[in-house]
Amino acid sequence: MKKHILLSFLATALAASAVPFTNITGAVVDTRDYNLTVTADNGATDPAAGIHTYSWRSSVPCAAAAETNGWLFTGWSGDASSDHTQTDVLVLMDALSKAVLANYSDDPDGDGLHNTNEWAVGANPWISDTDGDGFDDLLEFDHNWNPTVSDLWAVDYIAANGGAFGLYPSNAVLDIAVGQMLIETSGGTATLSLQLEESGDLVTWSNAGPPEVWSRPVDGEKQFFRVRSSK
Ligand SMILES: [Ca+2]
Ligand SMILES: [Ca+2]
Ligand SMILES: [Ca+2]
Repeated sequence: MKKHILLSFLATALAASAVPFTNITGAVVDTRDYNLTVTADNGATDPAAGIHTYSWRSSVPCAAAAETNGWLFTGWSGDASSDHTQTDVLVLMDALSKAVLANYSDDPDGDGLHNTNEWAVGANPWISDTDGDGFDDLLEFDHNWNPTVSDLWAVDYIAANGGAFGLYPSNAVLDIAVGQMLIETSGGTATLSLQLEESGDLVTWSNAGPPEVWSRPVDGEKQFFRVRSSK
């Protein structure tokens, strides 16, 4: 138990608070315990996890190891705070009881790939998609890809060869709709044919005059048409 000497001008006020102070020839000694509880479930700290006693208003330096057995320090919480870039903090013992928690994570980027596996393949444990190609590190790891080298070339290849992968450009989709929409694309021209029908019983239908036909040129690889009622 450490003791702290207060300035004599505080003696009157502190004596009135009925706490265990001892008056020694004009000075006041604070005999209380000021406990700091340190918690660190997955990493090393100094002072170590546990309860430690300090003197009144002392500043206690707390240090956390940046990495312990695959767990990365992500920051302090409780009566101290910091992010993972700062591993040391000072805790001012101005209350009888204080508590600090050193937080660690085995997957700080939340991509599902634990730090040890991130390091094993050279990925960044703080970034979910190390090479920025849109495939996160876990997916690349699970498929034995390299999470540090972009695979965007594969995306570009599939986009350029969609037919080989069962994908179709929008003009091909337009062709598929011919049977239902009466839209044809041929020789760079899209033709829409609308037939007005009439019925007296909603069962039997017959043509109400000739169809209306519109034709428009199709420019480029991608072009969209739609039909809406004018009233
Ligand atoms: Ca991770
Ligand atoms: Ca990562
Ligand atoms: Ca990636």
